[in-house]
Amino acid sequence: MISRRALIIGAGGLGVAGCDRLNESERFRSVLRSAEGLNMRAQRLVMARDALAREYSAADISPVFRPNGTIMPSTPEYQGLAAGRFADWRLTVDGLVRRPLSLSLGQVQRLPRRTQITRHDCVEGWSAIGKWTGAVLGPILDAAGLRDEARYIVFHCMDRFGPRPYYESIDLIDAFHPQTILAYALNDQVLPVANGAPLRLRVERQLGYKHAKYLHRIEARATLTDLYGGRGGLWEDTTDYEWYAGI
Ligand SMILES: Nc1nc2c(c(=O)[nH]1)N[C@H]1C(S)=C(S)[C@@H](COP(=O)(O)O)O[C@H]1N2
Ligand SMILES: [Mo]
Repeated sequence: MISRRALIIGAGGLGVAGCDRLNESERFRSVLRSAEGLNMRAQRLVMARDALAREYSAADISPVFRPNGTIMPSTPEYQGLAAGRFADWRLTVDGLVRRPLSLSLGQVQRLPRRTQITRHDCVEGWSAIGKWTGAVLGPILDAAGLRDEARYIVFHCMDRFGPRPYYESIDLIDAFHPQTILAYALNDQVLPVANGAPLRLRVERQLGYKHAKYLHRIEARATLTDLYGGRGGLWEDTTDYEWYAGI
């Protein structure tokens, strides 16, 4: 585990590391642009991946942001953490990283943040517009230092469906998307338990089930096939939900 000072330095250096990564993807795209035989459709698909999701105005915010799936994790561990207002909760960032992190909620709240008003679309057929504030994921991954083999970011949650913990995963394009945040506030209030307290993913170019709630661990991995059911998420493992749920 790295010290708090190292984390602050890591997060401060983020601007630079973040630009490097964007440059990398800019280079990546220009390679693709010049590649022979690549059709316009594939090019558009690549370009579209880092477009921003639409953001709304305060007047558009839904009166109630409907909670869905787990609304109160049933484990004694979670309920103990919630009773202590998450003072003892930690977010672990590990796996294929050079500097594993263990962050308190206060530390997460002091990292570079973003606020965005976006529409959440659940595959079950409802949508809601909410205002989210959270730590930008990219700088956290840069502070942890992804190893070259890392291809996916896995979000481990504190709730279970029977014996199965909820989990989700995204690729590095979504992980470093500027609107991908670890949210601790909804509509300017502390994130409610029903919506994933103390911390939940917002990955705004993806459908609702990708937005993992009740986070406690973020893991960088080279593959997803050797984790749980091998399809990268609880619903992907147990239903016909697609792993890539881009909108
Ligand atoms: N840990 C966890 N994350 C989850 C779920 C869940 O049951 N557990 N449900 C998913 C689904 S299907 C949706 S639509 C959204 C709902 O988020 P909300 O409760 O804030 O509306 O969370 C997603 N993330
Ligand atoms: Mo959903």
